[in-house]
Amino acid sequence: MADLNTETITGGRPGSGAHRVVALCGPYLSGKTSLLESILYATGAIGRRGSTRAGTSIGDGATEARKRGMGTEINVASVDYLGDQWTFLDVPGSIEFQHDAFAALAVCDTAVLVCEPSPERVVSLTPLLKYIEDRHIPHIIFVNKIDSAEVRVRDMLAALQAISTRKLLLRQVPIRRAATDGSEETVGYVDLVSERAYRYKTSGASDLIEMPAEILPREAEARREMLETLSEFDDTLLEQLIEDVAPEKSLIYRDLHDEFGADQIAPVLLGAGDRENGVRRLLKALRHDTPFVDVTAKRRSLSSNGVAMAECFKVLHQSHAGKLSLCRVWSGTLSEGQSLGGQRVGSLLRPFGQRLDKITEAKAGEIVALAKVEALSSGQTLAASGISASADFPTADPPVFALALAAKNRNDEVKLSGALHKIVEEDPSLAFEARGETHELLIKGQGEMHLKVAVDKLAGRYNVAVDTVATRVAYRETIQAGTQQHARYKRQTGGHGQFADIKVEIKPLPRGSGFRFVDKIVGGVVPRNFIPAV
Ligand SMILES: Nc1nc2c(ncn2[C@@H]2O[C@H](COP(=O)(O)OP(=O)(O)OP(=O)(O)O)[C@@H](O)[C@H]2O)c(=O)[nH]1
Ligand SMILES: [Mg+2]
Repeated sequence: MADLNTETITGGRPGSGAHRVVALCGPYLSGKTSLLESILYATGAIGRRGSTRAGTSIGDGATEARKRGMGTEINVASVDYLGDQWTFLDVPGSIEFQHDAFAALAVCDTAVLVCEPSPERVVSLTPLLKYIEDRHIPHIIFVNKIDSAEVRVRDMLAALQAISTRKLLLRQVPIRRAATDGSEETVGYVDLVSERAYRYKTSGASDLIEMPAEILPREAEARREMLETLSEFDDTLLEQLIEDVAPEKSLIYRDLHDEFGADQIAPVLLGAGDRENGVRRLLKALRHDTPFVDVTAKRRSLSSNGVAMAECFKVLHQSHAGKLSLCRVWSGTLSEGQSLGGQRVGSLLRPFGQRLDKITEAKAGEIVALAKVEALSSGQTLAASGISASADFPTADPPVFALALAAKNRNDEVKLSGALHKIVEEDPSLAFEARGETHELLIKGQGEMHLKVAVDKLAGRYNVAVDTVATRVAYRETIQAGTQQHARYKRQTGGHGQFADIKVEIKPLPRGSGFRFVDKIVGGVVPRNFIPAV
């Protein structure tokens, strides 16, 4: 966009080759992985567009995800788009896998919140949106599946505004046409900044068309609303609107950029991710408005003084590559074979779906997998000073659901324990526990699906087949009232006689304080080896 005033951009400029990171998040099945597929295709990273439904997409390549047709962990893919490097982190929408979404949001420059065009379902966005707003992550709302929308976009916008504390800014209005069955279908859109109309195609960039006359009143109304929203944070624009002066496009683009970066506004874009509609419009908005790595590092209060520093946000254990620490490089450059903070950085790998491409160095902004840095786990930074915990990295929710596990083959018990340690390191919202009182090994997580996926991973990735059963509840009884007993035992059947004088006192302790045994035997009259049996 030639009229963009690039001087306002801090920390880099579009086309400078910088690396930026976008998290694609949103409710379950809202179309994030399909959108990723279209982004990869539109940017030329893949030559054929696969689909999640057919199990041919780059994202969800893991066996557990393919089997269920849903995201089960972060999908990572990097592309080159108009001279810049972009990494997209597509996260699972199911709340049982929410920790991965939070981990990806921690390291992104911009979040794209993908939702369905249904005002009734907007409420399902609330927790994620609140999380994003609380952390001041610049975000775009992408109203997806616009091909199947039966509602007016303005109603969708009103529903979204009701749950958003940031001012929403509609950037496009849909062009609708009566379909053969009497309903309406969305066939294109008008971009409210450039005031250009486009017709969607099933694949490829939309065609520029002449502005349909019937959309002009709606376009004018939506554009005025957009400018009024922008003018809330810019007095120059406000004066121009009051004086009825048509603002320069460069001023509008600058305001969009600055107000987005400052997390004052959240743009709303429209599209259909499974057929590339609105995908290039989204990419352009990201290109111009996404903050650069140093700005994000500052927002996170991570020191970025130019020396090498990376933060691990996810661990993966691979049978061939061993432990991989997925990191974002916040500053400096990481090089293959380098020593940093007492850790040797072995291979550097760039993930693209399930593929890992070897690279020799990773620059500030990049997402890279570090191989075999055993000490580095998610939520930790690696720098010259060593490994330390990131203060604001999301902590995993405590587990709410459990299953009892047993290795199908008893010889696999040691292998099972090792595999459980690994899957918990990959996903800290899972846990396991050997429960002594019921002699069970429990796997715990955020829901039944979460645990089923974990069990699939044990069998598929670690070759440990397990049986699962519902957990048993240990029967516990507590002492209600105190009592004392006194008894005497005497026996004389030749030789030494047997004699005991026994006093037992039982009384309840304060609730939750556990069990206490007090041995009041005096003078060692009872040999010590009899005491544990009591
Ligand atoms: N009509 C229509 N369907 C879509 C669109 N995008 C995705 N879908 C369908 O929606 C379903 C879910 O798509 P995914 O891309 O797997 O959704 P997701 O958000 O990645 O799902 P999770 O990662 O499991 O939360 C699939 O059946 C897609 O074909 C769209 O733009 N229009
Ligand atoms: Mg997905």
